[in-house]
Amino acid sequence: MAGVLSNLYYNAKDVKDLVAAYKREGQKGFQLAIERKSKQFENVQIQIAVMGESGSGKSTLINALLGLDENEEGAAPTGGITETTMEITRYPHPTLPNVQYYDFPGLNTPKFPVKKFMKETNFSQYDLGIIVTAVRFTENDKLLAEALKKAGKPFYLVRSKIDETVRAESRKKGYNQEDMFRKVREYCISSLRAAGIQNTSVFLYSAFNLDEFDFPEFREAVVHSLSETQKNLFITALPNTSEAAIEEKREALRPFIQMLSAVSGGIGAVPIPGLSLACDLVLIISGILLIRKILGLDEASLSKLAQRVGTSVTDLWRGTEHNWVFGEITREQVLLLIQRCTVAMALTIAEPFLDFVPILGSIFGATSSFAVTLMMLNNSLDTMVETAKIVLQNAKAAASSEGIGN
Ligand SMILES: Nc1nc2c(ncn2[C@@H]2O[C@H](COP(=O)(O)OP(=O)(O)O)[C@@H](O)[C@H]2O)c(=O)[nH]1
Ligand SMILES: [Mg+2]
Repeated sequence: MAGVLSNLYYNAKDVKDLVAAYKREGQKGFQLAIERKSKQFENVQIQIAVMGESGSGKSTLINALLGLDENEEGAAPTGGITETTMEITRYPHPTLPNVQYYDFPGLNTPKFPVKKFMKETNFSQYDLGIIVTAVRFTENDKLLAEALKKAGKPFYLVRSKIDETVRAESRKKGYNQEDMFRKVREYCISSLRAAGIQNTSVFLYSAFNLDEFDFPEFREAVVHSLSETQKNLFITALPNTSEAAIEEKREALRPFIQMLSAVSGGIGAVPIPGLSLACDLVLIISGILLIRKILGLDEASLSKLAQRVGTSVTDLWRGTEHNWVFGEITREQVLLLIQRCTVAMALTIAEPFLDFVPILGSIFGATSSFAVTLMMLNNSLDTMVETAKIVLQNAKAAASSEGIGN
């Protein structure tokens, strides 16, 4: 499924190009343009190097960015694991594997062959570097920053464990949080300057609370440093930490929907009876299932979230209007929803679906494949975004009543 998004990631300009190809060369041109674009988008990748001393919080940050708990499959091992190898470990995003984080070894490990490592590492393969510091900017961090700079790559300094600093400092008399943040930032910036590195942004964060402190600004900075196609992919691959993050996903997913609709319109142009409808169904179902997963509304994501915040899935789902998205789906509900062009159909994967083909056929027949696919996916996206926001609120409420950091 992930392949659908990563292989065929279009933005508004691409859709315009496709329309232009259609106007210029007719249906054949449109088909060819879609094929060309599909090939081009297979190569959209984001490779982020996460560096810093052992124990600074690199692996924890990677897991937080991937939305994985440390014990889950595909997560980076954290805490107390002595880094003894020179290896850089790759962690692909579980749903969007073209987004990849690289966990660098801590160069502070005794006897680590720093020189050899620096010589053998190809820094130009990464789109950007994140240097994680928990205390001070070290000589090794400086080497990494210089190597990235030399390779022409942007990098950011992130100060981890700010939650711990807040906890410790807030016990002191006359504590002022803003003053403390300013001091920590100034300290990081002056350490960078002392190492001869100017104009590098510093962000304070807690890996256990990504919607607080400077993390939202950090995210913006990363987005700005990526190419147009990478931006949408990066936003889509971030966890649902705030309503703003969910809203951003809505916009980042629009081009994906336009692309699927354009493909559906393209298939509609092939004169084989039944092909268009079958392909449209596949596109719509796969699109909806992927969007649902990206918004954390699939069963596995909901169960995981419920467990993390110490509540039940039913509780997370409270107040959402669309019980059918998660619950059992009856034939009558599906028929009703399909007629309203909403998402329920996506949840009846494959076979049960075929029953509804005649009804869908009449809807699809009534207007173009492009328009129907676009409308269904857009409606589904809007419904799911609103649902995801309610789920997030419920999760936050559950976490605070349990005293769990979210
Ligand atoms: N409180 C807090 N602890 C953190 C944070 N980031 C990492 N840690 C803890 O710091 C320790 C080392 O983290 P890890 O990710 O394994 O560091 P690495 O060696 O750089 O990969 C672990 O016990 C983490 O739980 C953070 O932002 N806040
Ligand atoms: Mg680690």
